[in-house]
Amino acid sequence: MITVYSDSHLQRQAKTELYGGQLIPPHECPERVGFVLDQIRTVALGEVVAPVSFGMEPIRRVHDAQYLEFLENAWKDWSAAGYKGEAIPTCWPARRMVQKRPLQIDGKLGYYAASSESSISEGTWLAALGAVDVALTAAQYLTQGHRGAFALCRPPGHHAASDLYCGYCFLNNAAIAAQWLRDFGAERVAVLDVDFHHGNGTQDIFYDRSDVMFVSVHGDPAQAFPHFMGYADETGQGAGEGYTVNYPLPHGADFGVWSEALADGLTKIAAFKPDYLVVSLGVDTFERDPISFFKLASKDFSAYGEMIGRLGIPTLFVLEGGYAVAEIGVNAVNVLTAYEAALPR
Ligand code: Q9C
Ligand code: ZN
Repeated sequence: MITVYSDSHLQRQAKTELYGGQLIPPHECPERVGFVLDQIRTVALGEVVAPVSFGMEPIRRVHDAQYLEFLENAWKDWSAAGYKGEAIPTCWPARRMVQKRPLQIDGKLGYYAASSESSISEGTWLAALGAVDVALTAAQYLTQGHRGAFALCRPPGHHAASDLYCGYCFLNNAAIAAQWLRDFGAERVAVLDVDFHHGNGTQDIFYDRSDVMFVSVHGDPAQAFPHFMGYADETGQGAGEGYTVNYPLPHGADFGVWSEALADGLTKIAAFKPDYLVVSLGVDTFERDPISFFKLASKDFSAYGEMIGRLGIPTLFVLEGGYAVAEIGVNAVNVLTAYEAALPR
């Protein structure tokens, strides 16, 4: 399988994550992708190629124009305010407050953030743009006849909505790629989100649409981030009714429970007959992930890669979460190798 990768992610090098009342080195760190690159070479997964630039248009198809302007300027505006640390929101337009976009940077941060762990640092915007090009370049390989492609990108994207950032995500790489595949001519695209966390951003972007199906297996929001989305009764709205499918699972879910939910989701995806599948590939379902509570072992990643491969749908894998840093490579690449081996001939 071909992998698309760029060093541009190194520009996302925040010093702080607000965690447990402390500012700690971020879980979502640059070292993550190095372990994946190493494992790609160890198992000789295939070529690793650089992305090409797709410009802003595919991003504007998914994200709000004023949100993009905010993100592009956030670090500059924050620095100009004279603050010493990284940009973190401290206030929100909560229930019964006015949902107007403020002019000042502290107000804008609260307006556009859905959570506060993801410090905006110098270079965050450029790294996020680079990650989109990685995802789009990999998507383009599918349109050229490749049956699988891997976007080795960071920062991740699935928590970012049209006009919201949170959960280490700023631009929704997977959603932008799914929309690009639609615009390129695909009639139907399915997004399968196997990250431990619910892909609230992706769900929100496609919630009222029947042309992009969203299926997610994740920690129950009653117990896990993003806390306010991802319940089973969220099934889509309007034309999109029935095209969002959520499988919230409890604390300690092992591969038996998890794979049963996945199998059900895969049946729904197969019935949808998508031209392409986009997998939001978070490997934070791993048993030793430091911020998650599922119990998948490394071999389980191979088992579910095979399940996805048996569908025989051209699939774009987009890296999302995974914070047991040293094991990310083995777990992610296990999915990819098993996927390829299981593809129907
Ligand atoms: N106590 C992704 O995996 N904070 N984002 C969790 C746990 C946010 C995860 C706090 C986790 C975001 C892409
Ligand atoms: Zn996650």
